[in-house]
Amino acid sequence: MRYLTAGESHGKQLTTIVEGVPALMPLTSDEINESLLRRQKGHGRGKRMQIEKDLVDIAGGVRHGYTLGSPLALIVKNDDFKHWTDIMGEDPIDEDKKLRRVVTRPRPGHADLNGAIKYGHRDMRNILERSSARETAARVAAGAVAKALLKNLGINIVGYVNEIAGIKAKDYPELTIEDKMKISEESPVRSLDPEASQKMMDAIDKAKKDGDSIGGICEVYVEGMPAGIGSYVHYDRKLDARIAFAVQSINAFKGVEFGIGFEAARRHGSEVHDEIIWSEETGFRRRTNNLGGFEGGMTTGMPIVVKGVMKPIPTLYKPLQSVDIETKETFNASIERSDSCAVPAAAVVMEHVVAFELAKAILEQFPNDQFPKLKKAIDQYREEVRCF
Ligand code: EPS
Repeated sequence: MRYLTAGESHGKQLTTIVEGVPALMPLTSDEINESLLRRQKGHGRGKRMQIEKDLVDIAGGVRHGYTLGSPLALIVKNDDFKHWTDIMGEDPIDEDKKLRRVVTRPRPGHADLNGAIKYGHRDMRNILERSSARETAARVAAGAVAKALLKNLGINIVGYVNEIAGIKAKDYPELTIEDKMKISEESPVRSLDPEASQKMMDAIDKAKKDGDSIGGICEVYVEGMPAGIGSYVHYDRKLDARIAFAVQSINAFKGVEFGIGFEAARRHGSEVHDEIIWSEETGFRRRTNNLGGFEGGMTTGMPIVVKGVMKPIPTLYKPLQSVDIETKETFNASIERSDSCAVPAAAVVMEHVVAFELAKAILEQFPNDQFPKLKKAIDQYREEVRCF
C-alpha cells in the first residue's frame, strides 16, 4: 500500500491517490470526513480553519461502501481557492497580474529560502504553497483509509497531546484506549488531563496575544497489533524506523521517541528492558512496556507508544529578522494570518501517518487482494502467536 498527494495550500484542491488497498473492505466517506474534521479542530488554530470545511470526495476505488481493489482517489476541495483563482490559476497570466502577492521575503524556519534555492524560484509562493501544512489534510485522508483497515482487523489507534509549551499532561496508565479516544476528543487541546488542558489553552491564548507561536509533544497509542510485524533483517524493513520516518516527515516535527525514548539513555539496562512473561490464555507478553511495543524493529504485541515533537509554527506575527532575496535588504518577517499552535491538529495527523505505516506493514506481511481473506490470515496468525 502506498500513497501520493498533490495540491497547493490555496490551489483548487488536495488530491490523494492510495494504491494497494484490498478489495471488499468496508469504507465510507463519513469515516474519512470524521478524520478530516478532527484535524481541523483544536484551540490555537487560525482564521483559515474557519474558511475551510474539509470534506472528502471519493472519486475512485470505492463503490457502494466497499473498496474495489483499484486505486482510491480522494479529493478535498480548498474553499479559499475562490479568493486565489488568478494567483493560483494553472494557465499563463499577464505580467502585471503575476506580480500580485509575489513572495520575495523568506520566513525563518520555513521551507521558503531552501526551496527557492533548490528549485530556482524567485517567487517563493511556489514553495510555501506546497510546503504549507495544508497538505496534512491529504495525508489524513490516506491515513483514514488505513485506519478503516486496521479497525476492521481489531487494531485501534489514537493520537493525543502530552505537552504544549512545557505544560505536561499527567500520565494515565489505567485508561483504556476507548477512554483515551473519548477524553482527548472532548479536550480543546486533545489532552487527557483536564487541568493541563486549561493551562495549555491559557498558554496558547498568551502566545497569540504576544504574536508568537508554541509547540509541543504528541503521542500515538495503538492496541491490537500482533507480535512479529516488521522485521529485523534489513534496515528498511524495521517498522519502528518506518514510523519514525513518517512522523518526522510531518510539517514542523523535529524528533520521535518510542516508549520511554530518550529516558533510556539515563537508565541501566535492567531498568529499561521489559521482562517476558507467559500464560496459556494470552501467550507471551511483557511485564512492562518501556520499549513502546517494539524490539528489533518488530512489534512485541504490546501497545505501540510513540511520541513526536513539534516545533512552534514558524509563521509568526512577531517579527524575526530575514533578508529579501531580490533587494538583499534586511527586514523583519511578519504575517497577517497563522495558527498560534497546531499541536492538537498535529496529534491527529500523527495518528493517521502512523496508521498508514501499520496498515502498509500488515499488507506487506500478509499480501492479499481481498479484505475478508486478509482478515482470516490475521486471525489465524494471531492464534499461531498465542500458541507459540
Ligand atoms: C499554514 C498557514 C495557514 C494555516 C495552514 C498552514 O494557512 P493560510 O496561509 O491560508 O492562513 O491555516 O494550515 C491549513 C490550511 C491546514 O489545513 O492545516 C502554513 O503556512 O503552513
